[in-house]
Amino acid sequence: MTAELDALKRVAAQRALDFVKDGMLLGLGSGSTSELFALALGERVAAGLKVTAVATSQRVADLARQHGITLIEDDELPRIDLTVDGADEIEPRSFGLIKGRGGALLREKLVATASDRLCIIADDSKLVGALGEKVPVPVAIVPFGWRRTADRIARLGGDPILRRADGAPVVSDDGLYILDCRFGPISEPARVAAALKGLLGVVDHGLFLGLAWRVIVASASGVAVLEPRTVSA
Ligand code: A5P
Repeated sequence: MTAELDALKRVAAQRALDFVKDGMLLGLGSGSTSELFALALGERVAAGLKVTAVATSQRVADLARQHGITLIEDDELPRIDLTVDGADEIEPRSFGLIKGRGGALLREKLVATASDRLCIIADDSKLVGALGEKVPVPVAIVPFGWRRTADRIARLGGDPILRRADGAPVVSDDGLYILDCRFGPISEPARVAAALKGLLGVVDHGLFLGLAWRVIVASASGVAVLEPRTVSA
């Protein structure tokens, strides 16, 4: 992470604290920007803010605990007031997102859909004209038969690559493999999302459509809080 990008992510993370109120149950996203939010939240908690949180990955859970944030570890997943999370791509007119470069997409989507409000924090390098323009769509799949599942995604035009680290498949916190699927710019994200969801072996994908409530974008010229209705079509 360059120092400039890091600084922008920190600005977006700090701005999201404006939406946090005493007594809230918060969702904590995963990834470097979300981790900066967790650190900033930890400082507020140390100063007396009273919140509890649900983490979307083991990594952010460990970080939150180290910084004094009380976590709820209940598989029932209660209703969450506000989730703050990062994104890999943001299409600002539709508020469509690609998420999951950190491999936490399934829990991130479960937490996002359990939340009254999903606030996305990012630097402006994440803004795109069409989803899929810069990054592949991560797809979480059952490990057994992964090559056959990859074949099915390839037939949709996704060019899937199994995510590996040090030669071994990356395994998510939920025991899933991740296929990074390069579709190129996606003209109909809802159609691709539905097609992926319908494939045998696929658990979920990193297309987050119609879920974001606010998008906070930090750039060299300042920070903007985007609302769906303020973004011109
Ligand atoms: C984690 O699985 C992802 O969805 C992250 O939220 C996303 O990759 C953004 O990460 P950065 O904040 O590190 O760019």
